[in-house]
Amino acid sequence: MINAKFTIALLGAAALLATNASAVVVDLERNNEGTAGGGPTSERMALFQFTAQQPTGTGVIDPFLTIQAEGTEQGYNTSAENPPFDVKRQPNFTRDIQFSDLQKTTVMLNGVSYFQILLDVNEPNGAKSIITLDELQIYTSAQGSQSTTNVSSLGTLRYDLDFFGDSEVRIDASRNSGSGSGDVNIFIPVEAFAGTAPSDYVYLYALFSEGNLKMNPDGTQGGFEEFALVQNITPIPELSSFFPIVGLMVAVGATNVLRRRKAAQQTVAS
Ligand SMILES: [Ca+2]
Ligand SMILES: [Ca+2]
Ligand SMILES: [Ca+2]
Repeated sequence: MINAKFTIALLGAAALLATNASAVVVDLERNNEGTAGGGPTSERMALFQFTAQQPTGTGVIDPFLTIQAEGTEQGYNTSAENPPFDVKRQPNFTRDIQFSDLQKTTVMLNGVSYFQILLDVNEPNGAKSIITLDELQIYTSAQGSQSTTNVSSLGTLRYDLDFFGDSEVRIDASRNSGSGSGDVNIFIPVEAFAGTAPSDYVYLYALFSEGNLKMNPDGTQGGFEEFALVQNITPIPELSSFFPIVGLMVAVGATNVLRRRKAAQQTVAS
């Protein structure tokens, strides 16, 4: 009974995946928000929202990944001694984070729980102010401080901007004034992290302006791009205290089904 229901749920999710499959351009130069990407655990897309957020705004801004290079740039957060790619400002602003850190950023939007990450880009003003986020992937792993250049081996994939097709987020840095202000609030669905332990490490990999000459002729320039956790001041229930309740409900449900099945068998037998 449970297996059949589970299979139907999986087929439903697969159908949803198929209908959603497409490349998306989230244009934050002209619009204020858009959704894109997904992952193997949850078909729900992430929300990308333009923000003029200042460090003195609501919530505590906690930077964990800094990336900077000319033309194109990429990297993921790690406390490894020799990190690969174009990460900068170790060890304070490029470093390991754990799932318990991410959990502190939980916010509720339209009845759905998300983790909130702030992306602050820094590009020259004028005609060169465009930068594109071409790939964003989030992995979880029991192993910290990794230094592999094989990004897909970092751990369990939780979110992928290109999951439904080659997508990108187009950002105009000149909508805000340089480093330390703005630019994009990224909301990643909490449900994509089912089964993650609070002590697990979270790796965020980002790739900016890769071979995207039509959308972004001048590539990456200027100062660094920075990702930060946005720790929300309003207290929220811990996810770790939520999961056991779900587990308990499943267990109780399964017991009830077994009980009913046994009762039915006994009725037939008698
Ligand atoms: Ca892409
Ligand atoms: Ca900025
Ligand atoms: Ca830059």
